Amino acid sequence: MKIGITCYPTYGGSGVVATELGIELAARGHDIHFITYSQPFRLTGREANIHFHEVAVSNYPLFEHPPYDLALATRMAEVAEFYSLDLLHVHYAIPHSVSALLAQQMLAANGRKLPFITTLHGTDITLVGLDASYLPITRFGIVKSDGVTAISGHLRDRTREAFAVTSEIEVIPNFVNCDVYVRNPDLVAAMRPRFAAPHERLLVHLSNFRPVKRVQDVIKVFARVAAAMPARLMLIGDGPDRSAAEHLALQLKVQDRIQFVGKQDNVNELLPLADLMLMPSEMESFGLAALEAMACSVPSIATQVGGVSELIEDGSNGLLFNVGDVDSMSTAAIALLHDEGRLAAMSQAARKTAQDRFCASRIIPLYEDYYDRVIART
Ligand code: GMT
Repeated sequence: MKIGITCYPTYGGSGVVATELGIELAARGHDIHFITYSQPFRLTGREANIHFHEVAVSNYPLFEHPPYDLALATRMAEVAEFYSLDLLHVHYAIPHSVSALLAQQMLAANGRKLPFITTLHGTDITLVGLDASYLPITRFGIVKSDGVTAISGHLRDRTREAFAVTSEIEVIPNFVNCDVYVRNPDLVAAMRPRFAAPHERLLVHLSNFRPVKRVQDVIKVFARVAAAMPARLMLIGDGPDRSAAEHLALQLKVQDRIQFVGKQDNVNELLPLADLMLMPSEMESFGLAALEAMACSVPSIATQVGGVSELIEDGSNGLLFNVGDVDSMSTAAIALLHDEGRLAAMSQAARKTAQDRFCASRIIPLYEDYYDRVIART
């Protein structure tokens, strides 16, 4: 198939999923065209079967707000026409669905068909979509899509309720390449000393440091763990709450035990170094960061929100708590890190869940099958 993919190409779970999906589809022989304002950050530009089309927005002085949505729609239509795309797949409803709808209508005027699928990731629905001013246009984009997928059953149900959508929403969960995200003992032996000494436990957090991630809770939990045993924390990512996290680390006197490594492309090399992941988010429609860690045999202390319990089974492959319950999260983390046998069992169960249920090899065919069905019925 010839597939156009649009996403937010910078740091964020939806962009990661869209990019990894494009990479996996290209590896299976499909021709993939990314149509975005910059090259998605996990692409090298050298992958076979992958093309990148930049959306340039004209900065004409009259435009106080340059019309990105229109520039995107135009580029989508051009690329679809020139490369004879079979389908557009947009990630994140706003504004991508509406731009795709416009592109579809532009091509229809020339007698060309261009079905489009919208994948909902969470914040497009739970935060942005529920801003009253965006609700009608988000709903319109969803309803007009030829196919809609959601990354968890929770997000599907939430979308139906909040937007009164009655049309079918297919659940296709997040996925991970289990050959790339895997604990390689030689690599761990070589890299771990950079982050922790052999007698120290290493905890990790990976996010875009938005308030919804509750990075301050990560610091609070870690400070209690560090008071109970030799431990270090690796923080991967960057974003608006980084300064607040640094400030809190200073206040709690754990700044010397924390390494802020910033945004990283190859998180698959860093995650396996850790013993435990902390994901105390206010909301997660799925929790891709926890899945990536699980594939690397790193279980999570996480919150029981959104679609997280579709991934983490409390007590088996991770531990779940109420949002903000720093006391319980700290107590549980300390107990788990002291119990070598239980930690090893949980690490194995985490890897097994990723392999059995969320490997790219299992999930990508679900997308291919869905593409076929949408193309056949449009
Ligand atoms: O979590 C974020 O801030 C980024 C956000 C996004 O839309 O890029 O992530 C969402 O999509 C991810 C990939 O599908 C999911 O794994 C995350 O759970 C989801 N985030 C939230 O629902 C808060």
